Amino acid sequence: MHKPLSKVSQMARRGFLGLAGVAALSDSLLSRKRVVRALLAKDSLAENTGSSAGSSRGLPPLKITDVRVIVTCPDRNYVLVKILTSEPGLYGVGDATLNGRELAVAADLEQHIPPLLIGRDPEEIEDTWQYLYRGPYWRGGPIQMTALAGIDLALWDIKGKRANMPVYQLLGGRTRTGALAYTHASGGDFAEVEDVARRAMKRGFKCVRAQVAIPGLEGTYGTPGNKTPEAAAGRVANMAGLPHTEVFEPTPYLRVVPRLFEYLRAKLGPEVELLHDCHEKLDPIQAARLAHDLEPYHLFFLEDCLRPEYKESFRLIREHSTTPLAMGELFNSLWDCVPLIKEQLIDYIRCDLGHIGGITAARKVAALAELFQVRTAWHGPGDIGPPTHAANVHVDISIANFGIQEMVFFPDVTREVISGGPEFKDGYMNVSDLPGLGCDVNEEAAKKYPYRRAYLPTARRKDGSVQDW
Ligand code: EZ4
Ligand code: CO
Repeated sequence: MHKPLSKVSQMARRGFLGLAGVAALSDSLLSRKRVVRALLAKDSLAENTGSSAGSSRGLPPLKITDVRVIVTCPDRNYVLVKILTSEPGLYGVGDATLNGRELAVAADLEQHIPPLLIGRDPEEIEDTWQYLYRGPYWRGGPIQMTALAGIDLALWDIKGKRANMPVYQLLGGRTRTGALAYTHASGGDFAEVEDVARRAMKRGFKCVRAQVAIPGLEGTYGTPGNKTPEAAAGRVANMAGLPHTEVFEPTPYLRVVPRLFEYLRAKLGPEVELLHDCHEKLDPIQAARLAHDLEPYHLFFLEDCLRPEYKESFRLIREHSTTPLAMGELFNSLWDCVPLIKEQLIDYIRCDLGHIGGITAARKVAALAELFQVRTAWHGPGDIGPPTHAANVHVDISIANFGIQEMVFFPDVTREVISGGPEFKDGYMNVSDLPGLGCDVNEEAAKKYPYRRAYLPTARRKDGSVQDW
C-alpha cells in the first residue's frame, strides 16, 4: 500500500498545491510526486484510476461505481446499502438499520459518503474503514458507525463474491459446525413464559432468554405488557406515532425476576440454558443484588445490567456474584469494549455488528476478547437486517472465542425484500456456502413497503421521571 505522507504530499492533499503545481516539482521530488498522485487517485473521484490495479490476483482493477441506499418497511424499517462495482453484476449488500433514527443514517449514506467511495477499490476494506472512521474528523456515534457498518458489510460481501468464497472462509475458516443460538421467551406471567420456552425447546433451542411482565407495572421491556392487541401484533403499529411509554420500578422487578428463574428451573429442569436481559435499567447495587439472587438458577448470562456509560460499575457486580455477565449492545465504539474486557469484568461481549462498524470492527473486538478469556454474544434482534445477522454468524463460526448468538426468525414479508441470511437447525445457526455474506435485496419489492416513522418504546418511573427502557 502507500507510504506515509511527506510534507509536500500533505500540502498537495490539502489543496495548497494544485495538480499542475505538483507536476512542476523538481526531479528530486519525482518519487514524492508519485506518492501524491497515488493518494489523490485513491481519495478523489476525479482522479481515481483504480489504485490497486494488478494487486488483485491477476484480476482486472475494480472500482466502486455507485452506492445505493434502500429504505424500506417490510414489517419494520430497514436501511440497506448496495455498493455497485465496475465489474458487471458484482455488487455487495449491507445493512445500516438504526431503529428509530433510520433516516439520519440514510442521509449520511446518501449525502456524505458516496463521493468518498466512488472510484475507490472495494477490496481495500480496512483502509476504507479507517478513511470513513477517522476521515470526517467528527468520528463515531451510532449514526456514523451504523452507516460505516453498512458499507463494511457490503465490502466484505463483494470481497467474498470476488474470491468465490463465503466470508467466514476469508476470516480464517471454520472453527465450529454451527453457532449456538438463543431465542426469546416472554410472557404476561410465569406460566406463559414457561409455555413459550417449552415451544422454543421443542423447536430445538437449547438456550432461552426469559422475560416476564412485572405485576403493577404498565409494561416491562421484552414482555407483552400493556400494549393493545393491535400493538402487540404488529411491530411497526406497536412503535408508530409517538413512543409508547412503559412504567418501571426497580423494587418489584428485583423481587419478581429471581422468582421467575426459580419457577423456570423447577419446571424446565437443569439442562436448558436460561438467560435474562436487564436492558440497561439498573443501578450498580441493584444489578449486584440481582446477579447475586440469580446465582442458584445458574444463568448462561445476565445481559446488559447497566447503562453503557458506566463500565467501571461492573466491578461492583463482579464482587458480589458468580452469575456470568454480558454487556455491549449499545456500544458504538471499539474502545467502549476495552475496560470491560481487559479487567475481565464481563464474560460475554455482545456488541451489535450493525452499530459498532461491521465485521472489520467485530473481528478486533473478538481478538481482544480472546486474549482475556471473554467470549462473544453479538446482538441479534429483529431490528437489524438479515445481512447483519449473516455477518454475526460468519464471524461466530470462524473465531475461537464464540459464546452464543441471539437470533430471530424473520417474517415472510421481510424475506421477500431481503433474501438469504443464516438458517437455524437443532439449536444452532449456520450460513450457506454462497460466496460473500449470502444475502440479497429485491429493490422492486422494497418499493412496495415504504418507510413509516416509528420509535422504540420509552420508560418512566411512577413519579414521571425518565427511566432507561
Ligand atoms: O431492545 O434491538 O437483546 N436484545 C435487545 C433488543 C433491543 C432492540 C432495540 O433496538 O435488547 O431487543
Ligand atoms: Co438486549
